[in-house]
Amino acid sequence: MTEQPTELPNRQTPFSEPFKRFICEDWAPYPAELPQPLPATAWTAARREAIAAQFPGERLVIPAGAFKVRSNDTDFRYRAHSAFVHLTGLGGDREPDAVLIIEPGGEAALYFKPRAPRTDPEFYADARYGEMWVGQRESLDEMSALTGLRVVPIDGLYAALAAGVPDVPLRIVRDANETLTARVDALRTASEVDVAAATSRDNELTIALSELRLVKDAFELDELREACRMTAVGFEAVVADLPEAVRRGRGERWVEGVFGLHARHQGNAVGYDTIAAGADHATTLHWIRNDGELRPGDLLLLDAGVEAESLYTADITRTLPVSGTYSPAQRKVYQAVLEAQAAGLAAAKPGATFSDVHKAAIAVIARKLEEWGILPVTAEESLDPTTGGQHRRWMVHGTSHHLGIDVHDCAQARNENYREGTLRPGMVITVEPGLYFKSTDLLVPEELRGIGVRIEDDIAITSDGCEILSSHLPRDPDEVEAWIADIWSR
Ligand SMILES: [Mn+2]
Repeated sequence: MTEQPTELPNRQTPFSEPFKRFICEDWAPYPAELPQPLPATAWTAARREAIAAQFPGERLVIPAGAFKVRSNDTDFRYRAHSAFVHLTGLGGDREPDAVLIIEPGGEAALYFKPRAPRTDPEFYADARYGEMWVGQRESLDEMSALTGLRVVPIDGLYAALAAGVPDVPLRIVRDANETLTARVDALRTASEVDVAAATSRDNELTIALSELRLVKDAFELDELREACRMTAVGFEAVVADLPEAVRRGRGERWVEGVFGLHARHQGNAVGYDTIAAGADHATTLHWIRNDGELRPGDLLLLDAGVEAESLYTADITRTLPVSGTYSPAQRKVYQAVLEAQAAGLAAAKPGATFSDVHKAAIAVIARKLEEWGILPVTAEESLDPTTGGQHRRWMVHGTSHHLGIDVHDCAQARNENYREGTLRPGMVITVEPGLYFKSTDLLVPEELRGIGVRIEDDIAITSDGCEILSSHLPRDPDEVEAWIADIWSR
């Protein structure tokens, strides 16, 4: 990484006056043609209208968010707030500090910092925005062509916000840009607006924006299909490299790296930190340290998803035999989880509730645990939500979550629309039961200790059932073994 001259004067060589004149000269003009609209641009106006209709006569402020510091003077790779992405279509690493404002009449404007001309020191001396440092940024017209939005210079943002307070009701997505939220609260305080009450109105906007994404439009479904397809490519590459992962040592890291390579190559990135868990590590639900070995005879639980450039992500888990075949004990657990998933998938249809999917899957899990003599009570007693729950020792997580721009999409939706909500065509959820027998669990027969299995697919609810978006990857254990053998024979 190169040093940043504007922020680190102790390391900066001052620019001479001749240099400042010279650096401005003899650059080719900016392109005369405007860029094509982003793929999402045809869809975002309808989304903005839908949210505006819920808050008529109000000003809605949806910031992209600022850079977040990773350490010292280096930031994390930029990723905008999901509500901003949904309403502007700006994906990839766009667009730090921008703010979308939907005015009381419903018209929207994107507040954006356009590129400065090459005569401006920004060109060579600004590590955050300068063309020499981050590449050529858009002009106002170019950003407008990309997004279909009216685009105005960000310099006017605070004046635009202040102009309406307190007469025009204003709501802001509070967690997107803390600095901006503090400025808005300061404006409110100065105008004697009750900040506590305003905060609770802000939170209603956040909930509404989360619920706006519960049902996906056709563009979003296509992006999620594509994310699943790209994720399958990553899984295939991991399988092809399993022998290498064993040979190299720290096989979990090798797997994470191979998947990450394909995520970056095909899409924007991974949609969440890859879980690459060998053997007993698979019983740690969010195992992302990934510093373990992969050994012949062990299972690899790989929970990973490619995030497309549009930022829609897949979320798929397969539990694979490192040597290519499941042992009888591994297969027994795997088959039980597969049966639980099949029950969950069968329950996933319009009119059912979100929690019906979990109930169907977890009933199979409890019954298997009873069959195997592990459960200290009957399956029926265990499934009683008030007095039971013992089976949860071996599957403590839920079976599903919504999926979209966020891996846990729509997380601010109200309970009645989420867990108790009714499944509708266009909703996209995961179905991911598991069984996790820790090596330290003395209640479990020895042959099952250290085995963790999860099978996770992404589905879209259709008019009469569901479409498995992640069907590229086999789930049946025989098919998984055949698939691995096929990849290794190439
Ligand atoms: Mn998941």
